[in-house]
Amino acid sequence: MIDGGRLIAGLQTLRGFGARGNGVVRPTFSDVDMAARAWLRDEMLAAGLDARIDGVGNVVGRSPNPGPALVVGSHSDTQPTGGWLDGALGVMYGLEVARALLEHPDTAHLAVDAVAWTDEEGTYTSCLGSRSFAGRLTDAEFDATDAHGESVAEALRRVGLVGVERVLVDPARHVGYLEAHIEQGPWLESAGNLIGVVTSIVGIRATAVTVTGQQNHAGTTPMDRRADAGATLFEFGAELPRRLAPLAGPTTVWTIGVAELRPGAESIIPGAASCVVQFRDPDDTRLEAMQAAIDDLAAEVGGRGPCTVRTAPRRAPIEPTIMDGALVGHLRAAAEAHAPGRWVEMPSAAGHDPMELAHVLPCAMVFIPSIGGVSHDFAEDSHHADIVRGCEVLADGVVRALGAAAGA
Ligand code: HGY
Ligand code: MN
Ligand code: MN
Repeated sequence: MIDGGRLIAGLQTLRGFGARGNGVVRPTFSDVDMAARAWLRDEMLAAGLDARIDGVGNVVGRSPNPGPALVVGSHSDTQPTGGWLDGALGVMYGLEVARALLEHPDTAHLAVDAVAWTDEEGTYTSCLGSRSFAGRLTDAEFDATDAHGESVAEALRRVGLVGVERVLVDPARHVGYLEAHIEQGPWLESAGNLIGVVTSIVGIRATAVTVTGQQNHAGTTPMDRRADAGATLFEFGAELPRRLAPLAGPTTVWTIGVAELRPGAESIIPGAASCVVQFRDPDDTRLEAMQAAIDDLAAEVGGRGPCTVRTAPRRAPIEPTIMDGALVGHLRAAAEAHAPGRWVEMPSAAGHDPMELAHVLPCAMVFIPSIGGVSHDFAEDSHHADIVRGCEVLADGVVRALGAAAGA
């Protein structure tokens, strides 16, 4: 049903917006991000969709057909060290499926609204675009800032989107959301599977740890008179695994991906230090226990002196998200049709836009294998045959789901 050559060519063109060797750097609201969104809007228009960039940068291509409609897409922004397929794969699948269905007489009546969300990766605040579409944005999000201190509100002004209407979910039209994504982990490839049908998305929490000591001369300050914020932060970091490992389940993960010593000079004892502990698990009760263990460790390390240690949520907790059973069933049938015996149901250890959209729409996801399980790295890649097959599975699942919706 889909045009594999057109799909791959489109992915290669999208890759060109912010290309860095094999990878891509296309942070939200950057010039290359906005250029990519303008290109996606024009591609959606050429495909026969009523497309526009909305007030938070979402690119929304509405099918000319009346509902019931499925929303199909992903995010087109990337991590600072991003791969060419994270997000982009699902965006180009949504465009290809919407276009291919309109091209074929037996599916030309079906409605697929294609989307490219803004800021799933959290350059400012994760899942900004899908949260807007779901009607869940609060004013606070417009104050969220990127690493350079620019707020969402200032960025929207800079890219000329202030006053542009935001597109919201239409409950009278939209019957669900489907997203395809690279797995970003090793499980499909290592088991020889070609397709993953996602059953749930992990819950994600992040805690900011802030250490306050006393800045001083690194040479003249005797060791017993220092309040070295860096040393205290490393003490916390070194003990963290011993506190979390006993609480961990089979898929629990945690990462300190951000750490800072201030003022950050070799001959100055850092007076301030901070890090972010991000932790994920399918079970919210376990995440709660991990949160308590992190807070307890911080209080204990701080209590030993001479520095103070505080913790605070880095963002609102993201609860585990269960995929919609009926949509999962359609994707299972499609997977069996196109990858018989070589597909598996699996949880997602990565966060995705259905974490927000599932509050307003039934959602489901499908994965294709990542080579070497690598992602969030320039080396991220997938085999072209897997890319094309994944789009065929998604298209088949869309047709099954819309057929069921029409018959409902
Ligand atoms: O971090 C995540 O899980 C997502 O890829 N942003
Ligand atoms: Mn990502
Ligand atoms: Mn992603």
